[in-house]
Amino acid sequence: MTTAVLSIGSNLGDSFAHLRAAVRQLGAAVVHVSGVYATPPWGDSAQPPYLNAVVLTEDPTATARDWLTRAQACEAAGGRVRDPDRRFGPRTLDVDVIAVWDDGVPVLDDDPELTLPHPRAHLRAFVLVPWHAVRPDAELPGHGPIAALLTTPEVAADVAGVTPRPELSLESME
Ligand code: PH2
Ligand code: MG
Ligand code: MG
Repeated sequence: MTTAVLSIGSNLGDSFAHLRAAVRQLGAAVVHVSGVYATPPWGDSAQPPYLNAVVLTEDPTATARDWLTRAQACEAAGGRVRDPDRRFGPRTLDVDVIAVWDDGVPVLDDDPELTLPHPRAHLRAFVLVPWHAVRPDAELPGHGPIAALLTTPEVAADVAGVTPRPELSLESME
């Protein structure tokens, strides 16, 4: 049994529809979906704000690598086009594998194709705020409790910009 934390984000087209489609495509693996948040663009400021949420998933047979395959299948279905010159540029749908546990044991991997946990998750308020809202006791492997990560200076400065959009609920899709 593996469990995973996935971050979903969109800032092109009908972003809420893209997030809904991703949750629908993840299907029976979905255990819990966070609220949806409007978030300022991180890493490349010349683009519209994002909608972000976090999806908690589990599957009796999936490997860590299978979660990447599923994430990329969702992105492809969302019409994701990669711009090689703009690493953090706008996108219809981004599904990132943040962390994976195999029978409760964190999966650690420095493979550049799927680094686990995600190498920048501990710095991203748009991942940590939604995750913390649904799992306040969670830990990011290698970095400790996410509640503590939210108070580091790099993250704390961004927390106020992560704005709940309660009218855009994905929770009925669990
Ligand atoms: N994803 C990026 C780059 N910047 N900013 C926000 N707010 N949310 C994202 O999901 C995001 C981003 C590339 O993965
Ligand atoms: Mg991303
Ligand atoms: Mg990505």
